[in-house]
Amino acid sequence: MAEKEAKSIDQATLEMLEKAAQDGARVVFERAETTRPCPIGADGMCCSLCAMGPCRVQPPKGKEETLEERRKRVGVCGATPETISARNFVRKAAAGTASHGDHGRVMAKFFLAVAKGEAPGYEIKDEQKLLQLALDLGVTIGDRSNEEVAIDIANLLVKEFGKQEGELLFLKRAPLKRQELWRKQGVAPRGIDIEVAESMHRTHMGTDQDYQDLLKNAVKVSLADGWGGSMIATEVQDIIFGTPAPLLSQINLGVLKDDEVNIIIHGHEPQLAEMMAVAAQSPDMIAYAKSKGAKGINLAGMCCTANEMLMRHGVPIAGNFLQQELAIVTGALEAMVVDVQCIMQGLVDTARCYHTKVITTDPRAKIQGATHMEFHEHEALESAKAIIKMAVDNFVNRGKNVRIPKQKTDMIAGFSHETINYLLGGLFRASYRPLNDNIINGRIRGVAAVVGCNNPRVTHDSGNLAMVKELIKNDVLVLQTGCMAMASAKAGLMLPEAAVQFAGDGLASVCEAVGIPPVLHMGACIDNSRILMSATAMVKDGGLGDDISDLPVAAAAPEWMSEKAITIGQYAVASGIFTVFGVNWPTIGSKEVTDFMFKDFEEIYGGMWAFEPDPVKAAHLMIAHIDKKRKALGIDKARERVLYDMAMRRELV
Ligand code: NFS
Repeated sequence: MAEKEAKSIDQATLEMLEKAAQDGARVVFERAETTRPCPIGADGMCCSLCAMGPCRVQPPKGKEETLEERRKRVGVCGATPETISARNFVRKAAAGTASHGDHGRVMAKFFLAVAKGEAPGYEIKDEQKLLQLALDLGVTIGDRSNEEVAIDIANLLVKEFGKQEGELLFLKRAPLKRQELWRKQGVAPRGIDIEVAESMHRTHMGTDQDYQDLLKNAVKVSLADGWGGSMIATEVQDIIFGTPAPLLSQINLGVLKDDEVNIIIHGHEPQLAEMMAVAAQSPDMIAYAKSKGAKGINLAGMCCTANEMLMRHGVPIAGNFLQQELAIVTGALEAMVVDVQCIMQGLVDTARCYHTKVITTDPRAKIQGATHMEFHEHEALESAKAIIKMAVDNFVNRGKNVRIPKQKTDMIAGFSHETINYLLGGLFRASYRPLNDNIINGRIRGVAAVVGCNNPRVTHDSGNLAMVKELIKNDVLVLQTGCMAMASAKAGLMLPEAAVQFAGDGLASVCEAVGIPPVLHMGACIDNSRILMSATAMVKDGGLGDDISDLPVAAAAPEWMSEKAITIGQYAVASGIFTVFGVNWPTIGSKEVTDFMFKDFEEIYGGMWAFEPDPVKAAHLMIAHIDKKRKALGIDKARERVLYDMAMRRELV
């Protein structure tokens, strides 16, 4: 049992692990035990970029390495540990930008198709956001129709990917000082694709071999994600599908139903999922499900597609990254419908033990052994209905070996950057002023973004929970996205009452006054761009310095695993935010590279990296950074006074 508990702190997950073992189904937790990580690769010291290797560079023998010893610790081409480490890091950052960028590109083209009326069933839902974006990008509005304006915007956004010169349009949204810094450092990205391509070239054998220059490229290619690909995806999705606003939903495997057709949508790009939501509610599909003996059709989400569906429609979430195979283990899942990213190939193997159909839908992501039913946006409703029909047909194959865990937790989600604006300032004077004021007066100590994945190398969900609880206890407002948001939601932290139960007095008093939870769900991982916008809004509202690096804010990914997480962390750092990662650190094999990113980056970018596997210690690194910024802003005394007042108040009771 002790060993089981170490795998997860989530009861539903533990219960399904037990069932998987009984059923002989293999899942990620077990594979992580049998496949140990390569220690040299984990430290970033394996270079597999050419066929003279792979070269595995051993760590130094002792603390005082002689020049002779050091000269031997190189690859066949002579590449030093610094070069190998930095090159590997740049490639990870480029892969993250490529993934989010490809998502953003698909969305930009989809936006163009919607605006031209070539994607029936979709429309422009958020006119206000469309017009705001037109103003931001200098697109004429006049008396033109929304569609005409949208076509111009979409064309501009599509061009951002292939642009060869100049700089990304959204960089202009950042505080002026930050923009100047990026230009001075030569890290302002030109286009999204060119930065990815150049990163691949620079890291090819025998090209860029100066670790500082390579890391500069890591910064540049990551900025092309945060202020490029990801931001484009978020903006466009909000315009087409609606900007999220707070709503109530539920999370965990208990959202599956024993008398309905269960379908999970898993992946990242929401256009199919949006149409699945419409199709699942259509009378003909419901009637069809009833004809097969089911009471209805139950749609749930997994990973970031889940976040997208949750934020806009309140579709419940079945679980986060490490729970994907466990949804199949319930024996109650008719179809696992996937699009792109974070989809484990193991799903197909797990499904062998049950009746679940794994259905791939995207031409870029096929899996051997899965059923491929390509989704076409020009006949979206038909595509979605065909998939749902296949799931309904599979209902009759559901066996008797069904166990759905009871766990499901209520949650409030839907905190877009715009919503926070309205909630804090009211509809007619939307602003971040109240947030800034409460930071200045010390009720809120600072703001932390806790984001990223699950990783079976650490106890599932535990790093997130320990960190988030420590932060809110210390009056730090927490913003979340991705699979970490789900971990908090499962534990009930995304309910307003969590403020009284878990937050410090100062933060709790603000949450109670506004009616928000102490932990705000801001969406999928691409929506970390919302966090950049929120940070910028805080700067622009005044009183907290004139750059993001002046703000009392910090970020973390306590259970990260994906290359996308590296990219997100790197653009946060390059935007001026102190960022702590847990699990492991991919450049740890080179002290020079690691020191440069952990220390020198602060001098250059105002933000820097840190690595701390203990989530509570990591939370305190973040709090210390927040306090350092409060002191620099001269608002540290205000907080002392507030604390004194509260202590006095307690004495009176
Ligand atoms: Ni983010 Fe979303 Fe989850 Fe990690 Fe994967 S789903 S894009 S990469 S695992 S948080």
